[in-house]
Amino acid sequence: MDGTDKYLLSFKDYYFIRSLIDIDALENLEDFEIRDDDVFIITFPKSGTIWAQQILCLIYFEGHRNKTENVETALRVPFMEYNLHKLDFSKRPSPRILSSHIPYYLAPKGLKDKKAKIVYIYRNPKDVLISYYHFSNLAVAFQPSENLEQFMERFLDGKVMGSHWFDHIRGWYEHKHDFNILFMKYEDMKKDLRSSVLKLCSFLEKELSEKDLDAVVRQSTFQNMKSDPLANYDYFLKDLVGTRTNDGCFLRKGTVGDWKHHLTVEQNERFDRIFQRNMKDFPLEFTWDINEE
Ligand code: PPS
Repeated sequence: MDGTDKYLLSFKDYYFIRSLIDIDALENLEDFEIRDDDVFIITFPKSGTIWAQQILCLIYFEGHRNKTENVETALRVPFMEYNLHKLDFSKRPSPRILSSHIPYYLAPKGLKDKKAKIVYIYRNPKDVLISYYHFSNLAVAFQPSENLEQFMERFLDGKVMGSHWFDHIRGWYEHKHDFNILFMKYEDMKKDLRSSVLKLCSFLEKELSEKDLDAVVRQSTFQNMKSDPLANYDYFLKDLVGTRTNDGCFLRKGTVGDWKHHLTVEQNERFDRIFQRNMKDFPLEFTWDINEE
């Protein structure tokens, strides 16, 4: 026993954060009513969720883009399974944009009609690991680790919210024909944000003027999000989730290849071996490093 049960709740072989989840919501997930114009952002944790949330808010809500409305991203693009604001989803105006970390097999039945859209963001799992390690030590609802080695063990064992990274991405990818889903790579968004926003607009069937497109790109850069209280989740993290220290945030580094500063040669080799074993023949490619600074 390593105290995992205190933090995680297993439901149908998938781990949720015990203190934040509502078991009734989980029981009813399958029947969660889906509208044709719903849009879901689905991710394994720490893969670019809040980034995608910000981009979609900017694409969909003019008042968000023009800064004429003062609504946090967390309220505009709420999590389906972690309904921390106790929203009545059935009363929300269309189009609804929802976020989720669920695996493919817990998806509401209505998503299989293939009308509602899903944007699945994925990121190289070594950067996910590092981001997750820092976040788990920061947020009180998550299990802290004494060191990276201990966290890596939990991550590779799937003893984290989201369970196994390998299963999450594989599951969604291998069942992609059951859904109306677009796969977007974090590192591509990092490399060329404008093209990524255009790709998203095309999938979402949203046409933006050049001026609006510029605004979306500008307001979704790491630096601009970090200094924007509506986008940086500071309130959400400190007041709703709770933090162990005062100096951490959701927008930590936002880079590609940070794992190189943290993993030892041995840890990296072990990770590679496990990655090869689990992701052999998997068609999506991952970007482990780009020279960006
Ligand atoms: S969560 O808890 O699952 O919702 O976290 P998630 O939002 O998926 O992941 C957080 C990481 O995404 C980075 N991020 C960004 N990177 C680049 N550009 C932008 N605009 C951006 N917004 C969020 C964030 O910094 C976290 O990664 P790390 O590596 O920890 O910095």
